[in-house]
Amino acid sequence: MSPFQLTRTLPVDATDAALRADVLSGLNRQPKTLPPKWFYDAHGSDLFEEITRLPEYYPTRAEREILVARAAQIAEASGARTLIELGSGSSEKTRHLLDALPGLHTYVPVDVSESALRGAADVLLAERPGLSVHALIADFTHVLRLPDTPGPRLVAFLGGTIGNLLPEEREQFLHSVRELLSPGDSLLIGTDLVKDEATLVAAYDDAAGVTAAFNKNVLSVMNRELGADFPPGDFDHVAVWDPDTEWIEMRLRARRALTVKIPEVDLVVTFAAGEEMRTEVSAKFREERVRSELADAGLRLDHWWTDAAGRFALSLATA
Ligand code: AVJ
Repeated sequence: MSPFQLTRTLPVDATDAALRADVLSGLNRQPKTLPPKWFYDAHGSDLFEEITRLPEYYPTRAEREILVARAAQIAEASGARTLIELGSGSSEKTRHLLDALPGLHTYVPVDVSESALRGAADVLLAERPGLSVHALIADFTHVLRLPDTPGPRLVAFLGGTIGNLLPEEREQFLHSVRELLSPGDSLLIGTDLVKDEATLVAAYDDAAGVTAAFNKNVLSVMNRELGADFPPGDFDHVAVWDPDTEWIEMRLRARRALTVKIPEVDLVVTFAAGEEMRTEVSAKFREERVRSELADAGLRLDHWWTDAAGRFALSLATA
């Protein structure tokens, strides 16, 4: 059998339909909200890659430090023959895991972007002859059907992306991941940690303005995909730390009163001067919260590893 297979579990127009539904429901409510997944068109994905190299944006480097230090322990504890990576993107960090898992039979990257999946598979297959790659075009927040591959399985959800889910979404997500796991399988999750406000806010409001451009890119996505006429220059990037929910919120604030047409969903929306629309939450965690949310989903936290500076954590859990 070919070492590369690609399975589409999303209809080709699913992304379109989901964007319309999210825009309709999010912009018709007060305060207005949009889910963060719409940042990631080709330009937004490039901007995110740029964010990961910013001096203020520590999470990517902190997580890589833990992966490098702990890859052998992760391999030993999981004994994985199949690695499933949710939201794999470019699979860049995965390499550390793949290198540490000599017994690995199949890598299953899961992403909504077919081009990201094909690009990542090309690179990995060239580097790792003998590895089989079964890519899934899927939205990891929906129920997944996994290919039939040898166990034990290790499901990895890296980058702190679990923090972009709202608490109810997170609970649902962990339950559906739990259902994918058989006895002996494990889950590896990356979470950014609660820390001082100045460090957190700087990570989401960098001096070079890359995060501001990333945030405003969602307006360009709506302009292109839905024929909308958002004027990106009339919005300011806002990043605030909410100490009660322990999350960072990114918002776009209208500089003046605006009326915006979104023809493809038959919507006209008005913004008051200074009105803020929430575009992302990025939750920050403490060990106890990770442990209890995993427990609520029927998962046991077996290992908790942080970088030396204690900024970010990797958790390994089993059913
Ligand atoms: C890495 C996708 C989780 O919340 O830190 C970066 C995305 N948003 N800067 C995060 C993001 C603003 C991000 N994730």
